Amino acid sequence: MARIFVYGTLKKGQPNYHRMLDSANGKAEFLASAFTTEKYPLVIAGKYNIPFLLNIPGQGHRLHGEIYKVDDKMLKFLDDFEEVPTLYQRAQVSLEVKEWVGGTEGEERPAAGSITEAFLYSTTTYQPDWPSLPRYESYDSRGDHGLQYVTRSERD
Ligand code: PCA
Repeated sequence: MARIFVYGTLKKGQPNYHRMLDSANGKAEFLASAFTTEKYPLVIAGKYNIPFLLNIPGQGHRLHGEIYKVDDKMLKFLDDFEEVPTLYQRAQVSLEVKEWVGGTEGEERPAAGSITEAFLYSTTTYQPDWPSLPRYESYDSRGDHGLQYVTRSERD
């Protein structure tokens, strides 16, 4: 089992969320909403409008996302789906809990404000102009930016 923090298309309501729910990919259980303790630039880049968290701590915003507990099968699926290590690299990140709701009966629920850790998909390999793109605090594929995510099945 591992914990993963999703901030982009894998969040609830976003275009790849269904992949977290597909039991053919493995298991994922929602644990908490959280935000990064550090600031990072979250940009939307490339011809498919993909959200990227650039691994440049201290710039941008503290980012909102969701923590899931995933089994090894789901972790492997997500690593393949996110094209680790070429498109994204999976890294450990420090998070502040906003609201912890999941976990099995009797398991401790960390209080709002407590600090925890999880993996996330961020990138250290990006185009030179990406750090100067607009930065978002919370990703929404259908936001005012108009840069709607192009799903895999829509790509040519
Ligand atoms: N998928 C991963 C990284 C960015 C993306 O779109 C996520 O939702 O966290």
